[in-house]
Amino acid sequence: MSSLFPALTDSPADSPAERPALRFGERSLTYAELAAAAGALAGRVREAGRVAVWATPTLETAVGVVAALLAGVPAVPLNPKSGDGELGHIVRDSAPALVLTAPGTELPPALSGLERVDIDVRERAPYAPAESPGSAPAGITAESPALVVYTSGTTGPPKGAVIPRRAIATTLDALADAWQWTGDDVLVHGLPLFHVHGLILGILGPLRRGGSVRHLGRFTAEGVAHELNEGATMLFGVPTMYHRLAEALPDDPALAKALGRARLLVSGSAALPVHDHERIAAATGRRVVERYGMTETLMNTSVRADGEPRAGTVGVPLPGVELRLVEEDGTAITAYDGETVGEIQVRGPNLFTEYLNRPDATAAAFTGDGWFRTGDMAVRDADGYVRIVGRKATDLIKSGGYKIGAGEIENALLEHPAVREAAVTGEPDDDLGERVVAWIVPTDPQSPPAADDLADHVARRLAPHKRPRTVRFLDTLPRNDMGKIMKRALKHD
Ligand code: MCA
Ligand code: AMP
Repeated sequence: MSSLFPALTDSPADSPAERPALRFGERSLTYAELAAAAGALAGRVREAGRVAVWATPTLETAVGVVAALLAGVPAVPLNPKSGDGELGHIVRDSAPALVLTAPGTELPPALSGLERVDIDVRERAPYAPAESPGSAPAGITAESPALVVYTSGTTGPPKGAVIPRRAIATTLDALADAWQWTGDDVLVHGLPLFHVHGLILGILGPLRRGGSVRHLGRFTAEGVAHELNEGATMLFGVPTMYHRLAEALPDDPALAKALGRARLLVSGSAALPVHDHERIAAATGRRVVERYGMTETLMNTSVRADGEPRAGTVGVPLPGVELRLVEEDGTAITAYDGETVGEIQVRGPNLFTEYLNRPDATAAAFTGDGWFRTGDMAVRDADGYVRIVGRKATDLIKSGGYKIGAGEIENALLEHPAVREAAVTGEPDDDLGERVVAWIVPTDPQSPPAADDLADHVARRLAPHKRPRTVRFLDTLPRNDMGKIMKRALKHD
């Protein structure tokens, strides 16, 4: 296939070799430097079957992933805050040959069986685009896997979504069309680099366009304002980040001015409440644009830069994406009336290939004629704008833009000796969208475990963002005649 990153691999005459590509804090790389560092590393990992990347928010992670893509070797980004239980599962499931990491990082025991390769972002193989590994090695096609990204389901441990090269190219080019995204754009964000949003859109996106990205390391309103004042043109974030900006705006006229300078403010990964949309628009004069995607599908819809930004909608299907709404029985809904609710199903070159080692789950995710069942419920306005109204599975929680499976947390809680029974639900939260709530029947009702103790237990085994933020103790869990926990009865009054 053609190169994923023409600006890195094309002939020097056409390539922006001296232009900035990546900046993380004080450290940055031009296209020529990135080509040299990633090219040298690509040469070293070329023979690996699959590589894990210790995905800290650093220059090293970006170089490591680009190197794997140049070499045609699938990369598995790892959340560096994952606990040993989660990491152990991912490593057993994806069986990487080695782990790419920044020098000096201490890797946890779950990775001790892997060969470690330190990423040297200053490596300077001569810039020789003609010999660059950008023209992917023989045998690599558009269908070849590029990334394996782990994503939670309602039950069981996370599944690895295998994302082919063509899905990345397709989604990034569709977004370029929708957002008039070019090599002149400078993106700022502070998203984690082990998910689609921060990694594919936030790092690979600017590189595919020949533009640049400035990563904040950690999201702060000050960091965003600083970069927008220094020439950044676009901001990507999850709703929690925009909520925090909206909260800060009344006391910070300089932040309002900085956000007003942006060409495009984009939110995704969860719904941005209309109230936050309105507060940001009122203070900055800019409307946040929402796009809707999923790890398995990459991006499906977006409000277009040249379209009407309507709060509460995720816009229209992106070029190449087929989208339909279906009834419970699978019948396609033909109405564009803003009220008939159906499940969103999508088809197109933006889709993943399969869940790694899970043919059962892959088969269940698709209809017989190739539509992917998103599980998201929506209506369509007369002009095609999609409005997401809910989710089919109540056992999936979106907190801070992270998808969290209730079953996974319940299993972790049940491993705690002081827990006899556990149920996990999501409750509305102004900041996080939803918050993880654990309902616990203690082993010894006279001495229930401390809430912090349970939160730490989940954070250590799985990941900190999966920890329960609220713990409620009960004598028994409400169950139906079949013994199944009735989660709808678990409501705080
Ligand atoms: C707190 N911490 C703990 C504990 N309590 N660590 C261990 N054990 C504990 N008990 C630490 C946390 O690790 C964190 O550390 C810090 O304390 C604050 O924790 P927390 O409150 O969880 O973080 P936050 O500041 O509230 O995070 C908000 C956030 C974050 C920044 C918005 O939720 C975030 O980055 N969300 C992005 C999710 C995302 O990218 N989703 C994309 C997937 P430290 O501060 O050091 O971290 S969806 C996707 O890709 C699809 C395709 C799409 O459509 O986009
Ligand atoms: P993930 O599986 O973590 O990639 O998250 C994908 C899910 O995030 C989708 O199925 C939606 O439920 C949700 N999502 C992503 N973008 C949006 C958005 N703009 N509005 C509402 N929900 C969204």
